[in-house]
This record gives sequence, structure tokens and C-alpha cells, in this order.
Amino acid sequence: PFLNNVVTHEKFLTGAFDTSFIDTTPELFNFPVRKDRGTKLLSYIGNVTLNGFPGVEKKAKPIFVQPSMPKMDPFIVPLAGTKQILDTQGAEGLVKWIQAQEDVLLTDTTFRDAHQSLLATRVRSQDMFQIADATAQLLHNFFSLEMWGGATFDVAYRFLKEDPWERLAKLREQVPNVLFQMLLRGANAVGYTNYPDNLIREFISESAASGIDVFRIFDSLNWIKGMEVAIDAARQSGKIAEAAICYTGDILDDTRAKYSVQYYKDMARELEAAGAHILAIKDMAGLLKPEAAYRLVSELKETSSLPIHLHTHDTSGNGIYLYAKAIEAGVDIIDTALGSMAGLTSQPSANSLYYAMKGSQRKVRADIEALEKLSYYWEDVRHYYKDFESGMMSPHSEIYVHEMPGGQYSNLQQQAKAVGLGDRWEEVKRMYSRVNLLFGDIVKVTPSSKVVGDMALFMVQNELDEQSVLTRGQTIDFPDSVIEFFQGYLGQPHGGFPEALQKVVLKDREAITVRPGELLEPIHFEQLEAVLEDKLNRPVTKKDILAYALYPKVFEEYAKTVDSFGNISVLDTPTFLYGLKLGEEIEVEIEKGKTLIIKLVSIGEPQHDGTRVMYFELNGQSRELVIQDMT
Ligand code: 3PY
Ligand code: ZN
Repeated sequence: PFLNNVVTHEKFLTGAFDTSFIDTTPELFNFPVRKDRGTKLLSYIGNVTLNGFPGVEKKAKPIFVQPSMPKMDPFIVPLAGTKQILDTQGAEGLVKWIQAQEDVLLTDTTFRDAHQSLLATRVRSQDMFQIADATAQLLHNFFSLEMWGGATFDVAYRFLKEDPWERLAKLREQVPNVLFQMLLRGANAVGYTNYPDNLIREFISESAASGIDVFRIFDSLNWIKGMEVAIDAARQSGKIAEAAICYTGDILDDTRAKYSVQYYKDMARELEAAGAHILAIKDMAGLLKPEAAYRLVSELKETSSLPIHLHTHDTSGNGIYLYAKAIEAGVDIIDTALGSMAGLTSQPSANSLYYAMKGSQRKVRADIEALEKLSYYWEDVRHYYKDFESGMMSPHSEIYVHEMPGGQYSNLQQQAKAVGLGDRWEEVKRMYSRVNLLFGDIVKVTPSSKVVGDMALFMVQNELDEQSVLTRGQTIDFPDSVIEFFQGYLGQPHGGFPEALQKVVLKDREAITVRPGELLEPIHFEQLEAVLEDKLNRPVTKKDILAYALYPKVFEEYAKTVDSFGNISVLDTPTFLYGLKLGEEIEVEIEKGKTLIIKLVSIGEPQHDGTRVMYFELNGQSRELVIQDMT
């Protein structure tokens, strides 16, 4: 399907032809019109300079300080770490090693959840690559780096126009010593809908082969059946299956008996039986109060022999306090972010936790100097992404009431603005907790949290309350995500669906009670490969096919952008987001040892067709480009 010219044609290359073959095979002389890499980069820079970047206020490019880099000796090889334990002793060996540690071990979430929760997932690979060598040395004694999965996979393609697999591969090269961890949404993989089992298996196997060591697997309704395939696939790949219990409600509140300590203990037993190597308590909204953390960790320690890994968000400001209580109760591993990327909707700060626990019985395994050095770097880099900050300025104790996950808050706020409800945000938040109760008090985490958010917006927008939804429901067209949820396509909630509501939402549609993966047609990877090669007119990789299977439209859009602009992930972030100032010159390393020097010389007046000529210098040579001015 892709070009078959003299450079690629098998028969031509092997010489197995007589000269008539050349006359009868005209496609031998079809050559694609290819812009060179330099010109493609200039087109991107020209475009972003004139037209701006989506979600970034269009203004003169700010002056950013050069991020503070820890001074490292480039000849020092990072010390061996947990990665070497897994590689030499296998999953069981690693689990034994965790259990033998007296110290509290840390996971750093800076490369994933921290920026997903603070900066709408927008941190680019470049900013990670710059600090990765130093991270390998300075965090060598960490349990893991959470650096992939969750929303980072689709945001990389969708907004950053970069390949998440390349992020993984390059970081793996730079960080050979610490376990890499990803967040996997069970049967929803890194997406928002259930996928066929063979896609889940292939995705996990390819991720494992590309460098992921720990798969934190959860189901958005805590439905074990939705996690089993992924747990099995992670085990099959020789990696760590970390199965998560999503924490919701309040075990200390007797009026919320649905999510009791017993409920979590039963779940822990089932996850251990399903093959988990580690149990995660995934407190995705930050609802776990300090005393509850003590109680839950203690009880789970009694129930299960697995190590316990605790995750929270610091939205309420109580994060360090609850971690201290969990540490007292014997938790094994804790998720933190580097100081400057911590707090609020992100994870609690590793730096602060270090000091908080100093002098207590159990030590937090970290080097405070190392944490501070890395934190300075991220403090500077965070400025690049200012426009993606949520605007939350201080701890929000109301999180205990609305129960919205850390990563959802700013997203739903954006969604509310987009449908004209920006000034009714308080009402939307209250409605969010009312919808939760209307749905029967469900676990809320991607994608079930999105269903609750969609319904809350829908109800506020249409002036509906619980009563009118039920009485007038037959005449209401509910949002698609709500219909799919009540059809059982995200799985089954604990305690089942509220029947009366399910009836009015579904009308004459059928609901399923089996695992959606059992009903979905397996992906035919060869067929998909042919389709994708045809669309892109080039050979494709297994990774491309997997991304296309997960997000067909997003991947195609991404491929189109790469076709026009080349690999723009090589640009520094200020240039990527703002373009160049007049007279500014930058160096771009497009591959190891190959650097382009790019300068914006001047911008021509707008033409009658809405274009402008932009004058650059590329490695000292003048270049002119015609760019559409869309402002
Ligand atoms: C995700 O699924 O992306 C999450 O971070 C859930 O908490
Ligand atoms: Zn989280």
C-alpha cells in the first residue's frame, strides 16, 4: 500500500528483472514530495508564532529562566536499584525484598500523576529527558517512578503531538535502575471505554517489553472482573501486577456503610486470589482521612500478606498527616511528588514527608538534598505550563463532600465553561455529589467519574433535579456516557444499578451483566495494520497499531501533524508553546549530534489571502515560508 519506487521495490532492489520491468512499472518513479526536517520544523514554529497554541494565552513569548539543573558528574553510572532486583530475582523476589525493608519506600509521581493533576497532563517529554539522567542518580533508592499511563498516553498524541512510546523508550535508556510504573484502567487500558481482551493483552505485553515494570491496575467501579485480564497479562509478561482498591466514601462514617472496612477487606482478598503481587490503595480524590488510613492499612495488613502501596491526592491539605498515620500502621510504599510539583490536587510532597517523619520510628528512604535539587528544576519548568494550572490556590476541604478525583477537577471546570456554566461552578460541584447518590453512591474514577460529571452538567444545564429525572426521564435524551454506564459497558457497580433510574435512562435498550470484553470482537491486528498503512502511506509499527486501535481518530490526527511538521517533540517547551520572537535564535537537536540553528528574522505584512511570509535563517541560510495567519 505504501510507495513502491526504485528505492523500495523488492524486485528492483534484488535486480530480478529485465529492462521491460522498468517500462511496465511506472510507479518506480513516483517520489513523494517530502519537505526536509528543517522546513517542517520552521512551518511549525511559523504557525505557532502567528497563531498560538490551543489553551495558551496568545501574548509575547515570556522570558523564562533556564531551569536549574543539578550539577552531576556525567561519568558516574547511577547506582543499581529496584529495577535490578526485579530483573535478577523476578516478581516474587521483588515482593520478598519489599517485605524485608524496614524503611518506607517512595514512588515519585512527578512524571505522571503530579502533572496530570496540576497541569492538565501537559508536561512534554523534552522536559523529562532533560532531568532524567539526574533523576536516575538522585532517586536511585526510590521504589519506582510513575511515568506512564493514566491520561498521559492520549494527551501525548492528542495535544502534545508526540509519541508516548518514544518517551518510554528514551526514559528507559536514561533511567536503567529504578522501576517504571504505569497506571492502567483495567479493561479501559489507557482509554475511556472497555476494549477487547486481546487488545488489553497486547498493550500490556508491548508496554512491558518497552520498559514498564509495575502495572497499577484498577477498575473504575472496583469490579474485579474488569481487572482480571490485565492482572493476568501483567503476570504473564514477568512484571509486577499491582492491583488497586479505589477508595471511596468514608470508613469512619457509619451512614456510608456501603464502603465499609469489610468491603475493602473482601476486595483485598479477591485481588490477592486474582494474582496481585502488590495491593494499592488508590485514593484518587484524597478522601482517606488520617484515622481512616491507619485503620484501613492495619486491617488490610491483617487480611492480606501482600505489600501495600498507598496513593492519595493532597487536595484537602491533609496528605502528610494521613501518610504519617499509614506509615504508623505499616504501609510499605507511598506515592509522593517532588516538592515543587506536589500538593493541592497532586500528591503530597516527598520533601515535606521526609522532614515530617524525621526522628520517627520508620525512616522514609530518600535523600533530602536529592529531592531539593530535583525540585528546583521542576519549579522552573512548571512556569512554562502556567496556562494549564487549575487556579486552585489553597487546600479545598470540600473535596470530602463532592469527592471529585484530583485529575477531574480542572477538566470538569473547563467542560462547565465550554457549555456556558462557568459561573455556576459551585452548583455543578454540589450536583456532582447529588448525582453520585442518585447513581447509588458509586466509585468515581476515570471513566466512571466522567459519567457522574457529564450527568451533573446535564442536570444543571437542563434545570433537572433527582425527582424530575425519574418522573420525566422517559422523555429525556440522556448523555451517551450515562446511557453506556447504565447499559453495563463500564462494568457492574457494587450493589448494582438503581433500577428505576436504569429503566428511564435505557428506555428500550438492553443492559448487559457480563464482562463487556466477552462480547467485544477481538481486534484483527493484521487487518488493522493494512488499514493503517493504507491511510498513512508508510509502514507502521506494532506500537502505532496499538495506539490506532485505542484511539483511531486521535492517532490519525497525530500522524497528520507529524507529516506536516515532523517530530516537533525535539523543540524546547517555550518555543513549542509560543514560537519565536523576532530576532530570536534557538538550537534544536533533531537527533544525536545533529543540531539545527533557527532564527526568526522578520514577519511580512498580511496578504489578501490571509497569509504572511515569514523569514527565517536555518543554519545561516535564508528561508522564506508562507504561513496562514488565523488570528
Ligand atoms: C487516571 O485514570 O488517569 C487517573 O489518574 C485516575 O485516578
Ligand atoms: Zn491519582
